Amino acid sequence: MERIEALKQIAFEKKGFDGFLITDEANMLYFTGFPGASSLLIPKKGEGIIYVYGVNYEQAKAEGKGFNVKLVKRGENLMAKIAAQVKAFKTKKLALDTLSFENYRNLVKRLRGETRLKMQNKLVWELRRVKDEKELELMRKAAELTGEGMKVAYEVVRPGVREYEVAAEIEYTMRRKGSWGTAFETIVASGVRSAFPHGGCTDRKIREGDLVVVDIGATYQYFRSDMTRTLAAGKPSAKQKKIYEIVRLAQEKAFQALKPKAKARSIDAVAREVIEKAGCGEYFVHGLGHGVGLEVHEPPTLNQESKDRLIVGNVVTIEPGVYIVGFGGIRVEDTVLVRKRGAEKLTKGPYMLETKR
Ligand SMILES: [Mn+2]
Repeated sequence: MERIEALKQIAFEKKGFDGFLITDEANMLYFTGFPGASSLLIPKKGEGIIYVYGVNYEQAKAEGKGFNVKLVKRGENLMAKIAAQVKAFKTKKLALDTLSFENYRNLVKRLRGETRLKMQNKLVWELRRVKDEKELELMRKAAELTGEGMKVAYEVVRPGVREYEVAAEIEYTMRRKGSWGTAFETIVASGVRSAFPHGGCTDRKIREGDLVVVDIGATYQYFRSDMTRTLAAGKPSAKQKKIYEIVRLAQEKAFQALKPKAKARSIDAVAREVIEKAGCGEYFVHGLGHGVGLEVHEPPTLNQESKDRLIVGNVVTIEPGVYIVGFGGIRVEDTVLVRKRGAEKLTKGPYMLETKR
């Protein structure tokens, strides 16, 4: 309810809207705490309405506390139902987070010019991108579970083991310790495949001398985490060690530079400069990081084009990488919280290229 009140404050009091229609899944989860709604209509006065299909009706009534839960029957037109309600509320200016073109046209047609519609997803992001203490508690838990998974990676990565076997052991441990699920598809990319930043996880057998990029995330009460370590199977080579040190230095310097009011673009630049100076600039083929919360990729974005500015309560990843085709890739990533003074790492775990054997 606090989140609804905060939205009402910025959308209705400050921006002059008198209704908000939410249809994005993560946004609905954010405002209702319930993951199966089809739409959420928030009027200026009165209870918010959760629209839900029969399959999720009982769960909505149990979990959507403080909302008016309305059943959408099979074959019923959801936009027609919402339009009728908007008219009943006498809404004049309705904000929307997102809507498919088809649904938008449908809604506009039924409102017959009596209600003005405007896309205002950025207002929702103003709220979601700042994590409060309660949310941080959940994100800390997700990060802790992710760290437990990473410990396992150091125990099981060795020559002869397949990528999916490594992923299975990691995911099993995170689950057993309380993870609600994985934040995204686990990446265990070994050997030449480690040079693909989104290498996924296959049945490739890890070989002596391989680099293995392990990128994992646990979730807790729908909040996510994101962490990467790169491990060497067997004794790391001098070149592997050298590039690892470059990536680690880039990550640490970017972390040290994180603070409120800093431009996201300038944090990316700090890491990029370290990698460029070492002559590896062309191999850092993605942005430095992204926000994390109910989704694994959220605002603010830390890359060369970003216009975001960091503020207290942002949770972002810092994940520089160097990817050399034919040689392999190295990425080191943590999920970190922007605080009043500097930043705090939520994901914890040693920085090592060497595995225990
Ligand atoms: Mn990431």
